[in-house]
Amino acid sequence: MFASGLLRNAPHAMHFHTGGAGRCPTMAADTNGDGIVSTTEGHTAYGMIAASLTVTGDTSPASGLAVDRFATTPHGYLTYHRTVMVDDMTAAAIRAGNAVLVIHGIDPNGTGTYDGSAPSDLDPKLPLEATSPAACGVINAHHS
Ligand SMILES: [Cu+2]
Repeated sequence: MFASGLLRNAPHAMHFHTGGAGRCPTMAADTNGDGIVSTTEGHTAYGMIAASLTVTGDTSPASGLAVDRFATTPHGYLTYHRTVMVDDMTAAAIRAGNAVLVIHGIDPNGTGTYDGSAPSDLDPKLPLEATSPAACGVINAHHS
């Protein structure tokens, strides 16, 4: 997986999400009107965390916010290669086109770090910027 335009030197949580509508949210999902589609606001579109694409260790949903084990990038772009074992339900969702890759971590105020007064909808100890979706793509299991 390759992604670009990411905030530099900050961890980007990445997950397979399943059990939603198998699509990426539009700005219409921004129900609180703060200009950011938060992770929770995207759940209807992409569902819940099914696997955590960490760089080391556990890849289960339990590692969803293991920010010390997600990729960072000094350049703003990253390539992710890892063989990840998923459970049968997740594998079935991938085959059915219901799995969505979400990369989290945004910097809409342009400060170069995750900050701002708004707390994350997932963990109030983190800023909203740290966990909000930055990029999203429906997984095409038939692509080679
Ligand atoms: Cu996620």
